Amino acid sequence: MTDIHKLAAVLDEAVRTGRAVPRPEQDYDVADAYRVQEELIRLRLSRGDRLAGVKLGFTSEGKRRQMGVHDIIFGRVPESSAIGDGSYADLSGYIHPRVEPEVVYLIGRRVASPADAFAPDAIAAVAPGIEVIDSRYEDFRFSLPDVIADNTSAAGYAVGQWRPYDPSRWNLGVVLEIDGRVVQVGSTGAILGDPRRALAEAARLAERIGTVLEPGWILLAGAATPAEPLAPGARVRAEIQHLGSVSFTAS
Ligand code: OOG
Repeated sequence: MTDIHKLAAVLDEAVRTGRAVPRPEQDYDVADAYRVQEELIRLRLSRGDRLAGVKLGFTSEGKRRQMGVHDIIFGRVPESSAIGDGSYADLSGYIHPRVEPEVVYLIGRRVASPADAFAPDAIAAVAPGIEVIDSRYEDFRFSLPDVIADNTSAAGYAVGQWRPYDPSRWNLGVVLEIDGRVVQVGSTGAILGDPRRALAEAARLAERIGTVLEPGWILLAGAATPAEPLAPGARVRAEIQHLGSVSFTAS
């Protein structure tokens, strides 16, 4: 791809205006796609935003099948996209938002390589989460480089109460409800076959693009189930067995 800055500017404008853009006409590879993502985040941070952490995408078969994409992807989570547990989420800036239930880890130490991810203090705490994804591309359709460039569709996140991390509890039931109706069920074991692998995977992808995971950051480990459309007025709740629940109402 010739113009990383141009594509980043187009995606940045789509985020700021809430208007979808066509997929780029030119093909480009995954390495260039991460350069676009880097520039997109740089633009956002230059406006005073900060990073709350990082995320993985397509870590479960359900999500890969839903989107027709077959590689794990890495994105950044801006602080300004936080949605308070039990609060209202303003949908006016979104294009075609969807929600998915997530396991969220609190990173406890500097993680510079996959080996660091297995240190006893690497994960400080765990919580149930809901991620809002909102592709900036028309019709929510994209190739693997497209979705990486678009910061993996990251658009919002809510985190429930933090609990001590217990590595023996890796295969837990997950329920996503909208307006009190169960719309997705799954298991945290669907995340990479075992969500304990998520931090190592995030570290591997971060290392490849020259980034280090910082203590105090969160990691959204990737949806355990396919995503559901998010409509105004919807009450969304995710519950993970033994970890509790997190919710918000779309306004
Ligand atoms: C990409 C983001 C996928 C996940 O948890 O799998 C993702 C998308 O589906 O638009 O965040």
